[in-house]
Amino acid sequence: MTFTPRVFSGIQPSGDLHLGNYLGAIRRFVPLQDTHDCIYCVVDMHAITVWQDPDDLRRATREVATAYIAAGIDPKKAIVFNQSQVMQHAELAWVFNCVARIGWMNRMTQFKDKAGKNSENVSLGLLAYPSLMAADILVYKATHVPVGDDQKQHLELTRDIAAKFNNDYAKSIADRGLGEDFFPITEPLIAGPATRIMSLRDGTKKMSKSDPSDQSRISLLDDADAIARKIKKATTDPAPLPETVEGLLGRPEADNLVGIYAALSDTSKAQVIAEFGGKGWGIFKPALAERAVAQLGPMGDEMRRLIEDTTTIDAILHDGAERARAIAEATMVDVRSIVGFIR
Ligand code: AQP
Repeated sequence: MTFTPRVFSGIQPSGDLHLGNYLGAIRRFVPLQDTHDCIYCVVDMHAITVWQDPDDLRRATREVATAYIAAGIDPKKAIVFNQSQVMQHAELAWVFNCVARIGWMNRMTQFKDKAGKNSENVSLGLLAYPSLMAADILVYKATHVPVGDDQKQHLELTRDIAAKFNNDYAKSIADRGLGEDFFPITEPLIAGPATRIMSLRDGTKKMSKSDPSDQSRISLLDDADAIARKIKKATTDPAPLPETVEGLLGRPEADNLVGIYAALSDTSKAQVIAEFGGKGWGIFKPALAERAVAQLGPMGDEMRRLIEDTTTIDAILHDGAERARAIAEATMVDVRSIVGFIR
């Protein structure tokens, strides 16, 4: 069975979008819209797997949409919408909850990280998160997903769910003339070296929307002063930058800042070390701040402008949802029939 090449990805509106979300995800989405059929979602149903204040959720949902657009995603070309407007995601997730095994979910490292020692007391949604993610992808029969390092395990699970569904319902799929495999086995799309941006306070923790410290991340809505201030205050060890890239080993904060500079400049860490090796932080940090402001400044300005215009943003999300729903419903018509639901 051949599937139309299609890209799906999503970001949770679960806090302030940050440099990691931009370099690891949003920036990679933009060129794909010229080569693929792309669907970019604001996954608000994923966000409520942990408590979200309703007004904050609305604000953050619009913020992710503005980031997509300010970064260069054209909502006429790619489909941009929020997940909860397309109920077929939840419907397929339920079917997948019945296909996936509890043991598969228990093995997810993100669940273990987020639940910590409190796993009896977190929401059931947090455990079932990867099943909803599989539904997000497969309701569009997406063939490719641009993923960061941290999402690889969830994508593996999507592939396992697709394969198990195809296998469990093989006869029903064949009886309906729907080919051999109903769902594609989605491939990760790795564009360039994996970028993992770490916290500015602790180089061993990833930069995250839900980190309680605002100083740990550069938010996409930070202005030039805030960006420069956060970089100036970023934790570092006292030694100057190493003379070789190997010298970054065992120096997580230095490694992170050099990595950020490299990602912002579309170059390698080795190249950055060739330029700054042996120099002190008093030279490197202002140069990094200048890069960050040059890249993020115009995008932040555009986000701040767009976010005021909720009517336009909501109309874009509504239009995207209609286009998404048409694809998702076609899949669900077949899924209901395959599974044995009468309509
Ligand atoms: N620090 C990071 N470095 C590189 N990429 C990152 N991504 C997230 N953090 C970094 C990528 O951004 C996309 C959005 O992911 P998400 O919204 O599903 O949530 P997440 O991965 O859990 O991101 P956060 O910011 O850490 O959110 P919270 O704190 O709510 O959990 C993904 O493609 C991810 O790889």
